[in-house]
Amino acid sequence: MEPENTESQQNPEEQTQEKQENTQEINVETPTPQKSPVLNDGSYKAEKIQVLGGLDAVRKRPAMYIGSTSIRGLHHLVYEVVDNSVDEALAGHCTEIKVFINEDNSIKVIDNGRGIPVDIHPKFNRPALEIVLTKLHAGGKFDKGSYKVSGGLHGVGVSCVNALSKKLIVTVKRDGRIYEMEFERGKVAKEIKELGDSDEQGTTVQFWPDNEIFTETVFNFDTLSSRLRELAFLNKGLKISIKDERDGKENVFQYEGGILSFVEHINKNKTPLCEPIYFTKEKGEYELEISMQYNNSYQENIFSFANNINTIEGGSHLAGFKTALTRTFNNYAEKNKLKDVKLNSEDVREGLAAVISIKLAEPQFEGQTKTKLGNSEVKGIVDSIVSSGLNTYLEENPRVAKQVVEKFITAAKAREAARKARDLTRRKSALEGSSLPGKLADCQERDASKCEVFIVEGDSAGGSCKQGRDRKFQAVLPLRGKILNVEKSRLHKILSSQEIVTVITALGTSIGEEFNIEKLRYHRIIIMTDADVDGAHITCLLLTFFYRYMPKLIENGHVYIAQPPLFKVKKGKQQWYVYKEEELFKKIKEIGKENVNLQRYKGLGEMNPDQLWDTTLDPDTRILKKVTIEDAVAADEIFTILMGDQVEPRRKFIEDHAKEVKNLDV
Ligand code: 0RA
Repeated sequence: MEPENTESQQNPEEQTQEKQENTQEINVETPTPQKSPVLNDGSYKAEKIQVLGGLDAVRKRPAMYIGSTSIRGLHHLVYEVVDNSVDEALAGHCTEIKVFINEDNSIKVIDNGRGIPVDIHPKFNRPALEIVLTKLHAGGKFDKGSYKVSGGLHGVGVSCVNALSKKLIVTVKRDGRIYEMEFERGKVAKEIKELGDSDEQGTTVQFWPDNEIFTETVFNFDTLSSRLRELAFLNKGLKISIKDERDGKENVFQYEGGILSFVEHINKNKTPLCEPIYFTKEKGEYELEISMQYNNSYQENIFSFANNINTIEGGSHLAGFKTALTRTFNNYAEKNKLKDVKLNSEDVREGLAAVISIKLAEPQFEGQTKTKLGNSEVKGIVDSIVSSGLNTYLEENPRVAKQVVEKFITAAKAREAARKARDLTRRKSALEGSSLPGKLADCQERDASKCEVFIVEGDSAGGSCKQGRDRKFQAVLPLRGKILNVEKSRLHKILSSQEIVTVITALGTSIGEEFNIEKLRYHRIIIMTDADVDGAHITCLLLTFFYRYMPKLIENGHVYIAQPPLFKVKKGKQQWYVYKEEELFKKIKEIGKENVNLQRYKGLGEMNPDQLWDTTLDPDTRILKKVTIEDAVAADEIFTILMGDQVEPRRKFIEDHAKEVKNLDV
């Protein structure tokens, strides 16, 4: 990946943590043509729908179509249906989408679009509705000038959802009538029937994901909610709601400001330096929108989208934006004699929140995860719109211009200081004769993919860990106390913190402009702290550091959190370790409470090296949580709230989550 895309564009929700290893990993047939009861009313030519193939392939290799069969793929089903409704909105025919998570874990998506056509497809002699639901890529629904493939990451269509659902019911209101059809695992279960009259129009899809396909079938409200919010931001005015019938939670998203509201949302808990700026341009073959706003933090947060797809890997739209920014600010600063240093691309993005959204007729998606926009003509388009728009803005707002340029100059100087600090550390370690920190107990193995490092809280736990580990492939780095809160400092200050320099040196990747993941010395970086408030704080500080300065480590799945046991339960000669509060109760019920000896571990230091190996270090028996970032907006929000400079959002966050914290800290 290009370095320019690394800092701001994270993998798509919260800082969620997936379990790994020995835990639950979080890690065509054509139907025989029959005569249909529905008459062709001529309002829609079903023959426009192009058919590519049946659904058996989807059931055989689901991951190829929806990415995975884990919880992620499960949520993809919802996005796939919603994206079809959003396409109707993009074509100007739909204003509202409602999503329900039902008590039986089925999903219902209701839109007020045109409704899927029901007339007879001439080639198949079947209702178009059936073809759309049972054939792959039954396209052809798009008018000229509308943008297709708003479709989820894979853009595979609602037929894939049908293939991967044990049951699906689709209801269409169209031309004054209501129609319904039912499917099971992609096959027709109930023929199309008319239910009566209606003067409304739209499509309702309700589906029950197939538990033969998915490892998990329970939907997460927050995950779905944040993607729906994103879609509402990206499609100005469109009303999208979600209701969880399991507990009554509900959200309604509708933003007349579109991505300008998105930028306000990103900066919600930050201190902005100006009003959000907004540029837009619409031409036949594309529609471009950009919004940006600087805040007083040191982080950049740029999100780019093409046809509503989060282009995590960036691409030509992002490149055009960055080029324009650097040139425009340098020109402005020069003209107004504001600067004594040259501002580089990173300097002018310090404290920037921005959203770039382009909708175009034929997007080309490239890159490892097909989330990089390839259309080369887009770069120049974005560059020229941002250049002229920003120029005008700066001329009209000299006070803001001066303030942000001064910030950039400070950033440029700090960058220079950071470079010197880095050189100094390098020379210092060279002088010491070894480039590795003295506190690191390294492992013997040299192949990084086999190596892991435990970053451990405190010297005493570090000592047990050093004795208990398998020194062949496990290294230990004890940290003394808390590391610096990186959320509140620039890089050069961060590099003056000894604990942080130790971590960087041990990992081998360097940092900032020189960060190089190829040099990572351990493919598993395991944070191991006591299960108390201090431990949680240290974990949080380390995660903030990795997230802000080495996001690739998290994106590539190198960061883990160790799960030491909370209790040891002994009865007679047998003993068990318990890792969760809830499990303790279950265990005791299972073995009976007579003659049970219960030990609560307050810290890692209470375990001897053997116990530590058995419970927390041994890859065959331990539990690790893998740190992933599914939603960069939510992750940024959490780190800003927890570690940033505003007190009020943090107070509110802690108050809102007080119940959970209480449970954690019994
Ligand atoms: C095929 C053709 C047309 C619309 C749709 C499919 C359609 C699919 C879904 C899925 C969820 N909601 C949907 N809404 C519409 C075009 C219809 C026309 O030209 O009238």
